[in-house]
Amino acid sequence: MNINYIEAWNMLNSMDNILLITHSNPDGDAVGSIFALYGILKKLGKNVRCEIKDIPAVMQMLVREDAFCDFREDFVVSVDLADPQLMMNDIKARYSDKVDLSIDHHETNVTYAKNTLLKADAAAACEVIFNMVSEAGFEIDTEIARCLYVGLATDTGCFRYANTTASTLRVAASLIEKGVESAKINTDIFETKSRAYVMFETMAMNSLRTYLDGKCAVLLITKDMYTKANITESESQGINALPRQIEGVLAGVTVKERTNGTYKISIRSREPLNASEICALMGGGGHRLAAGCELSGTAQSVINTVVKFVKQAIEEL
Ligand SMILES: [Mn+2]
Repeated sequence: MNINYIEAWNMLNSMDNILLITHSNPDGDAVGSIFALYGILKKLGKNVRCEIKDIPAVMQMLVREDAFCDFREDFVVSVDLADPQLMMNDIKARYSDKVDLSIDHHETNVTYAKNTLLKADAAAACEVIFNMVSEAGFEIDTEIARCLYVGLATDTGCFRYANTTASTLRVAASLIEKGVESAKINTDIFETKSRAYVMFETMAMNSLRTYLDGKCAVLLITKDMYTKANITESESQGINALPRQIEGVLAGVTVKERTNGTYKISIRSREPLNASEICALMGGGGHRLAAGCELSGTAQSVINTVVKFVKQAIEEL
């Protein structure tokens, strides 16, 4: 059932012993929204815990050490999670059909939860959470505001992507008024790279191939590259933005080899190409200009499949 801000807020208020979950390989919005909601629910006096792993090093400052306690939950809330398939494996086994409330901004949300607070025009799950607490008249502190800011900034590419609306910027302004040190966060997250990451980026860029007269650029990330550079898949997510940066590219594709023999595909597109529609044809989804899916096969067969669907979509424009 789709519910509104106040219904979601009232539901959270009436519940206790709450478990918060999000997607695997968490990005800034997943980390920001889970710890923001954790802070909010703690302020309401709730017993709350989080299930989240592989948090990127640069987002460690948002982690609440007391969020990993152990108790039997009575209510399960997911944030920034469009599909139970994207849960961490051990969470998926236990909770894929047991989510009571999904707070999300993906238009591709498969409405797997008993209740869904979905705002597809919001740039981030963090924007949805901010609007929910604002409507409820709940005052957030700087720590919660910082979590929300990180989610908002990362999902909008530091307020540069098309999902950045006037309302997104108003939310960001309110968060800065709450004391968030935006310039420092922006520098730490968007400018600073570890030496390991730079090494990884160099290997990734060396794998670059272009297809379809330069309209499709593909990076192939092998398991080997993570080991050689000593970084995790979560830490490698910035790489997904690179192939689309090349002039003339309509589809910037990143193909990442997983340990279980499958490949994780990310497509970042430029208007008017719809990445979400292309990924849907391969069993995935996401947003218009940033979407993903998972395929199995050899690296080359996976790339061929993706390029074939991109070609089809370009021809239909
Ligand atoms: Mn998000």
